[in-house]
Amino acid sequence: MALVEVKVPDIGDFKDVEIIELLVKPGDTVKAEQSLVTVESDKASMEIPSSHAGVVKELKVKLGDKINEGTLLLVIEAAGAASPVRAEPVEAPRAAASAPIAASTSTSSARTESSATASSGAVVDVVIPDIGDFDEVAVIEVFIKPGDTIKAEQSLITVESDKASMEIPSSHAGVVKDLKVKVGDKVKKGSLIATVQAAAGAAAAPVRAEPVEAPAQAASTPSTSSGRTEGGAARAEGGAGRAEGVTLPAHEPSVLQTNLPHASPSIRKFARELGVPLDEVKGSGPKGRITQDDVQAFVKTVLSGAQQTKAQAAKAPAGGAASGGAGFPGLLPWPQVDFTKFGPVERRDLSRIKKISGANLHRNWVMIPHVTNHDDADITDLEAFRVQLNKENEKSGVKVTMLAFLIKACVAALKKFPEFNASLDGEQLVLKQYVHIGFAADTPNGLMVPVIRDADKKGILQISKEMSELAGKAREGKLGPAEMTGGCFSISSLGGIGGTYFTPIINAPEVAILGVCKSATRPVWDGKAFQPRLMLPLSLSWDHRVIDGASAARFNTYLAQILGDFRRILL
Ligand code: CAO
Repeated sequence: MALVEVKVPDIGDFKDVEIIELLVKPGDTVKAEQSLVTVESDKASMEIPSSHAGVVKELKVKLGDKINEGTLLLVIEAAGAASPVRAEPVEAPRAAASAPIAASTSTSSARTESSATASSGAVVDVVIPDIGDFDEVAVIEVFIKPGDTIKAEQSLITVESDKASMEIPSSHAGVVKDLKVKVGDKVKKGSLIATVQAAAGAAAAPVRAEPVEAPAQAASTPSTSSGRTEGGAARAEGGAGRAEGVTLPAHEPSVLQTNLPHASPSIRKFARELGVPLDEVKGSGPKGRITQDDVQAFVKTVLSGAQQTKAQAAKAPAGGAASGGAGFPGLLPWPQVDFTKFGPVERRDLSRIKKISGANLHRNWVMIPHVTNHDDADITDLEAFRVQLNKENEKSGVKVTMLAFLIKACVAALKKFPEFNASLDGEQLVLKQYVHIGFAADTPNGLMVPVIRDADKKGILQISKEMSELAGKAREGKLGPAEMTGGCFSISSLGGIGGTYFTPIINAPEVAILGVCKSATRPVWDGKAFQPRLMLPLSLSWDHRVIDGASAARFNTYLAQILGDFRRILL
């Protein structure tokens, strides 16, 4: 087993290009021509393939390194019989021109051919130039449409083989008359892309006059190029740049161009296989580059229902789109109604908070099997105590509302019934040793849930103070992320507003939520007579995957007992 150094081959004019992706690690078995790293200049990216098959022994570069032709990338323990390369030093042959280089080179020739017949105002055919060994490649993107004004060298379409993608630039400036290709078409040298009415007075680009001869080897595709096999080649993706003796397609900073998702050919292929719309994926790589992880994460969020693709949203109900849930197969489409037929309407965008909370609520409502138990707590004595407390504390500026007592009562119930202070993680239950309680706050922009941390370690007065500070911040839109995360259980109190009972939606990944409505004095039978008692309506929603109905009834009963006689909290 020989150790072989794999170096960067001739990458044309690419100098000091940055490594933005490491595609292998020590211990990996790589095939000859397998991509090892991706590099990126300000205009193009390319993957550098291995000149040898074998096992990666040592990586000599890291993310962010700047490399040039000849830079040592890694050491490989070459596999099996020596390939023709092994006997030779890993040199970067001049032949290692990438596909786009070949394409652009040939494009220049094509331009020359076309421009010879083009005059101002004439309709010219813009065809696929010589793209080397790329035969019957698929059109994966079309950047133009009839009526578009295009510049010479502006990218018209992207074609892709299994190993590389390349943009095909226009040989002429002018107005697109007829578009002759669409996504999915197979094209080859000579295929008609579009007819273009040449721009009046448009001088031929200098490059037209001088067809740039590509070195014979440059027309080779990565997979067939002997140069590629021997020395490894760079394959550029979607970009402009220059390589020796050839001009790459100019990357027009047109709107279309800048809107293109930033991803390597292999990632584009991966996304296409999964049906992922790359332009909807947020790239987490350098300069927003879309990585394989990004595509996978996108698929996961769409499958989980937390997000919709634009295509799904277009088909889904308006509310569903806003809340980001996935459409349900088999259901009727959401009714599309022109409300103006029935009377005047005003359209208003949902607030940012409504969009975010709506998407979360929708997911939670769809994914959690909710059950809600209703009960009443007799808070006659507690309310008397609360009123007295507020009188005593009038000067302190801290007002105690029923919600502070409810938080404290819930803490006690969570300690007694730990499965309510839990989260479901696959087939495991995560039981929390801390008690952070969230409370729903109504704000002008929508619902927010600030969290009181370590509520088990705090008294009623401190909880009241923190609650009023957090509610104030929520209304002013000043809550930080740390003040809204980490909750174990939530309380949604509509007590200050009204109502009797409701069915709150669990705030995932929590497993239960308490809804509270307005207390009212009601006649309660004490065994001998009806007594006027102040009753507080409680609505406990719980996740039936984690909690059983009996536990929920016990939880509510215990809560009502504590609220009925707060001294029980000490037991
Ligand atoms: N029964 C009767 N009266 C109640 C009560 C109850 N259960 N809870 C509160 N009150 C009273 C308070 O004592 C206060 O009375 P005074 O003005 O006479 O002192 C009044 O109602 C207003 O209370 P409050 O709402 O200011 O205070 P709070 O601590 O009860 O609630 C907060 C604070 C932030 C939770 C609340 O303002 C809020 O935003 N509630 C809405 C929550 C919500 O939207 N939930 C729905 C979520 S699902 O969409």
